[in-house]
Amino acid sequence: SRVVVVGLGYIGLPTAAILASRGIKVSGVDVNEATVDAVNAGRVPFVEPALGDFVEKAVADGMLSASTETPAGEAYIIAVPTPFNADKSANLDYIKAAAGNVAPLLQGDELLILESTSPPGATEIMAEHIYSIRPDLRESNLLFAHCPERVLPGRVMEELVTNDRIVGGITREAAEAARDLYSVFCEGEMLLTDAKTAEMAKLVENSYRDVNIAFANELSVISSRLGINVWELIELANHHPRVNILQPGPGVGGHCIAVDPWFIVAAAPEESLLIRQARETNDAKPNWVIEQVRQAAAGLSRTPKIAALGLAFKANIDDLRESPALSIAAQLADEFPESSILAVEPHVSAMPKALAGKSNVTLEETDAALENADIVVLLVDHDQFKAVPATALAGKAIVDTRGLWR
Ligand code: SAJ
Repeated sequence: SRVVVVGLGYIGLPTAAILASRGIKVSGVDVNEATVDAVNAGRVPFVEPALGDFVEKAVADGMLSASTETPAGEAYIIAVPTPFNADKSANLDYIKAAAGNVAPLLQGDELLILESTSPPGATEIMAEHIYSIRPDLRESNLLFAHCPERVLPGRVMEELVTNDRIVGGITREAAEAARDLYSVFCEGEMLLTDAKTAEMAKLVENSYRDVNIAFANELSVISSRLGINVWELIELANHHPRVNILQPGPGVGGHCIAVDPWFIVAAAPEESLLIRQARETNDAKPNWVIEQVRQAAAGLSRTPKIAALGLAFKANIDDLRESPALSIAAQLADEFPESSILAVEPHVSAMPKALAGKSNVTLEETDAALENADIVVLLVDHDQFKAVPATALAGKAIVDTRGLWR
């Protein structure tokens, strides 16, 4: 049997590679030729532990190949991006484009799985889009399902196998067919439901985390006003058997938690008050960090050199998407035009686009940045920064947004 995976990004490529590793012939499709070329050469165009080995082997074994053209298959997995529009509603253009390419190939008995994180109703919209192109298939036995991924970047190859999996079908038969396909590699529990509930479950998981982090971020601002160490405060509160507060930080980044709650807000704006407020609280955190730096600078007698430690959206990865650390570094460059901004990101070698045009920013090694800085702004809790000795920070003003050096 042949499975076609449309979209070879952070989710599509691992899913394609793991299916291929279990003896299923997989064709990958991507609009980006560089991605297609990389995959066909057995390479992975981004950092994700263990994925490289899977892709290399699958391609060498002839089980995985990639193309910019969509081939016909028995099952299709659509894993393309769902960005949001300016009004924060979900943009389904990529899903519709992918479905539009699949539509002419269909015979009427295929399984179509939407994996992209989507607003409630998206799987039905995708089905409708296909029927509008192929009205002849309306009475056919096409099966539509939504199977959201819940893997954590950095642990994808492991969590794809071990996580429980929600499988939502437009019909029960569709859910069962999707379950059978994912059972090939998923050892977690398969939880069958309808498509809309599955879509919502994915959004709710990430919103739950966003709301909890917003609570922690609000606590950090309150604690700062009251002269309390928020890290100690949360650690103490979390000793309660039914309390589990997450960690405050410079804001929430990544392509999931900072995005998904908006899909719920857009679908039910009048009712999503808390979810919206949490998003706004987390989005406001970078400005609060900038204000901390302003105050630190005001206490110095000369124009400060400012080290910005970390640009990624979280610890020990190279992913800069929606990264509050990166946006803070960029804002610091604008806010302090006279200052040198010594940006450090051990996982990235080229100057990120967001900083490229800024003449007062340089990319530095950790040691050099620490040696020269008057103010050190710790933005990401990379292991490398954890290892910085207290002596390297002596005499400097410190804004530690992650509580790494408390
Ligand atoms: N963060 C905090 N404080 C915390 C935890 C995280 O400020 O206590 C920040 C991080 O620094 C980062 C952001 O939140 O900027 C998101 O990081 P994350 O590790 O919480 O999550 P992601 O975006 O890497 O992955 C999430 C996961 N969802 C949940 O844990 C509910 C993952 O399981 C999902 O598969 C993924 O989103 C996704 O693709 O939706």
